[in-house]
Amino acid sequence: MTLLPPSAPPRRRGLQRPRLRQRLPRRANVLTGTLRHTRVPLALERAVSVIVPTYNTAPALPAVLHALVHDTEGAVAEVLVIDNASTDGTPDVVRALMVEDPMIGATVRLLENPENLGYGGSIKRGFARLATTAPFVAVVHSDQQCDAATTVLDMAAAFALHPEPDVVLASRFRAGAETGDYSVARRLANHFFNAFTRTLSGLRMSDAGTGIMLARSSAIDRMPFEQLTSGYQFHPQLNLLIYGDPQLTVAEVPLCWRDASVGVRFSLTGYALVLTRMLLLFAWHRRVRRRPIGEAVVAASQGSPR
Ligand SMILES: Nc1nc2c(ncn2[C@@H]2O[C@H](COP(=O)(O)OP(=O)(O)O)[C@@H](O)[C@H]2O)c(=O)[nH]1
Ligand SMILES: [Mg+2]
Repeated sequence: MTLLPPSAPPRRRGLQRPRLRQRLPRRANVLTGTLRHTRVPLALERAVSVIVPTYNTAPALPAVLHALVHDTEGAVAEVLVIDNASTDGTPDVVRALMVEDPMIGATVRLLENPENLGYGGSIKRGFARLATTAPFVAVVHSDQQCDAATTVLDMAAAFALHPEPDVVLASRFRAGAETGDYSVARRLANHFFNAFTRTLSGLRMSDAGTGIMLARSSAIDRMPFEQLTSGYQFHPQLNLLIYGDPQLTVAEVPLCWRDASVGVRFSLTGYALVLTRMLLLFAWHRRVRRRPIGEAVVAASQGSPR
């Protein structure tokens, strides 16, 4: 097992300001370290339920499901594919795989949203199903922007850290991450929003928008996830809640992330505007109205479009 030294924390100009610092929660428990996989900790054996949201990613799905079911060294107990009313036959691909491959048949469950509920809508549906029943819940995407098995194993290995984390987030911007095949425009946008989110929130987070995670379900269960947006801003909001919760220990592992070759790409500019609006709303409630982080996030999500 290789324990990589924690990388330098991201620059936190917002934290230096005394006015903001007074209102920050004490977060000695964030960024406990970085562990890269060599084996699955005992507690996670057959204990991880993976949510895979899908929308028109039929060509990539067989490899993703195969990796999660066969190559995760027994960590994965079940895979919940939540299809968002795909029009490319994604659910049929899942059903065919479940018949062809008995392991996939025994491990995968398919939930079909009757209509497109939005990205966040799918994750909320998955959390609502799993947060009180499964010991650990993971979110992995279906478009192969990361290697599904390696990512789950890296996140699982981080549960061997001391103190043991409640939530592990896979970060594209942590030392050891690889983003060489990820478009420069998206990388720059991510860097901007990471800095913006850190400045507005005062929280240490290296990848404010990551949606790839593995958590104790008790940590998910304490989040007001139902009240977050059903759109793409779901994870930026959830991450604010996670890092802003002084009761949770959070660890980050480096993520290898590339551009997707399948699926529907949303407009970067449109998303940037929606995200900026949400973050400014958050800052208004947090810094001007001095509301606790959780309340500020929920208030920001209620003022945000889907
Ligand atoms: N574009 C899109 N993706 C969705 C939707 N619902 C679920 N997904 C899945 O959510 C994951 C992330 O979406 P994606 O558009 O790739 O966003 P990214 O986080 O920027 O990579 C992919 O696996 C999609 O198949 C949806 O309504 N639209
Ligand atoms: Mg994607």
